[in-house]
Amino acid sequence: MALERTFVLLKPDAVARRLAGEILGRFESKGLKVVGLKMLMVTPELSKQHYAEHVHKGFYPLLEEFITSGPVVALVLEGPGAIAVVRKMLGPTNGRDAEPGTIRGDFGLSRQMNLVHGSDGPEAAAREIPIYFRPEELISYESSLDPWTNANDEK
Ligand code: 3AN
Repeated sequence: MALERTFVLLKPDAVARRLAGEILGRFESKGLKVVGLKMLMVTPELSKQHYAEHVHKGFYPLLEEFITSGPVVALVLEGPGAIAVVRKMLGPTNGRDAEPGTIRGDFGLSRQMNLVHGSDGPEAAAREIPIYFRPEELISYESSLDPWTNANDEK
C-alpha cells in the first residue's frame, strides 16, 4: 500500500464544539502522521476554490456561510492508504447515516455540520493540499514510532 497524503479540514463546528483535539487524536491513534497543521479562517474565495464542484449548486450559499463562519483547522495526514482510511474514519456525509464508531457517527447528526472534510480520492488530495498549504509548510520527518505502525513491506 503506497504512502499517501490526504487533506483534512476540521470544520467550524468541530472547533466551536471543542472537538478538534479529540478528532485529531483519533487520526493520531490510528497511526496517521501529521505532516501539516494550521488554524485559519476560510474566506469566501478559498471556499469557492475548495468547493469548486459545488459552487453552482443551490445549497452552495449556505455551505459557504457555514465554512466561513468560524476558525477551522487544516491538516495534511500521511500514511499507507491514508486517503481511504480517513474517509472510512469519517463515515458518510450525513451524520444521521454514519455508523457509531465513525467520527460523524459519534459526534454529529447533521449533513452540513459534519465536523470534518477529508479528500475523497487521490485527485482531490492533490488538488486540495496546495489550496491550503505551501510546499514548505509540509514537513517530512522520521518518527521513532514508525517501526511500530507499519511493517517494512507495508510502507
Ligand atoms: P463530504 O464532506 O462527505 O466529502 P461533499 O463534498 O459531497 O461531502 O459535500 C460537502 C458539503 O456540501 C457537505 N458537508 C454539505 O454541507 C454540502 N452538501 C453536499 N451535498 C448536499 C446536498 N445535497 N444538499 C445540501 N448540502 C449538501
